[in-house]
Amino acid sequence: MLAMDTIRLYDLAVRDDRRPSPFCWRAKYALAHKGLAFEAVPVAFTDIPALFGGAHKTVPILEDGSKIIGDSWAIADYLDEAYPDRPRLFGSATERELCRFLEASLFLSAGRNVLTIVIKDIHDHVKEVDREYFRTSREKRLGRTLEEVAAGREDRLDAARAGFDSVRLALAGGGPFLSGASPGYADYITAGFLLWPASVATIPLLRSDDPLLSWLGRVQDLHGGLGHKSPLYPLSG
Ligand SMILES: N[C@@H](CCC(=O)N[C@@H](CS)C(=O)NCC(=O)O)C(=O)O
Repeated sequence: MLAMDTIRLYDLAVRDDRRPSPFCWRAKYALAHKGLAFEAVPVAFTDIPALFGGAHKTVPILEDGSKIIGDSWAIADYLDEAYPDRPRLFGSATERELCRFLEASLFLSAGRNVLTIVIKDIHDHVKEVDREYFRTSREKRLGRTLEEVAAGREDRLDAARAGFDSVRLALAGGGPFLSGASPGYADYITAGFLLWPASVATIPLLRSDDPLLSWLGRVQDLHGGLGHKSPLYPLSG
């Protein structure tokens, strides 16, 4: 049994306790950045409707005492509001909006290609109980079978890699973190976009000389090695 005052983060889990959700990754990093201890509670896709009376359709969901918050942005805002004396996730409203821009920009430049590269791998990794739900919901959303979406994925690797060029350029001109001298939410969003494929992809996304790898390693090492705490495949090869 978990103690009543334990902060819980409901976190998507697939087989071998892999944790692929990019949104859950950033929420876990947000908690760690605030220095808050938490329990990452593993949930399957089909567990979500049974949580909190079906109040939230997606994870992450944060449970902090009587407060139940869904959506990674709402969680980040809640944490800054509820714990103002701890390191802030957003130094200003401007930083928050720039982080939203970063999310949208990375989703369009890289996320869509990464999705087509990993979607069949996600299916193959979800728990047995989630298999049919994952296939049916994603095929309905995408209008094609998972196999059709994944077909020719090798040919999209270069485009997926290039989708992170803005991150490489920003790091080359600054760093060591995207947020500057110390890590921030921009780093957590971007790391989530990479820990997602690293959790399930059976094809390495990056080349072994990619400068993103040393930055990602720095982010993984943060907060007691949070980014190493669940199983990952090699992201490069
Ligand atoms: N806008 C949400 C998106 C969260 C989201 O899409 N989570 C996915 C897992 S990566 C999910 O829970 N999907 C549930 C489902 O497809 O049934 C956030 O930022 O938290």
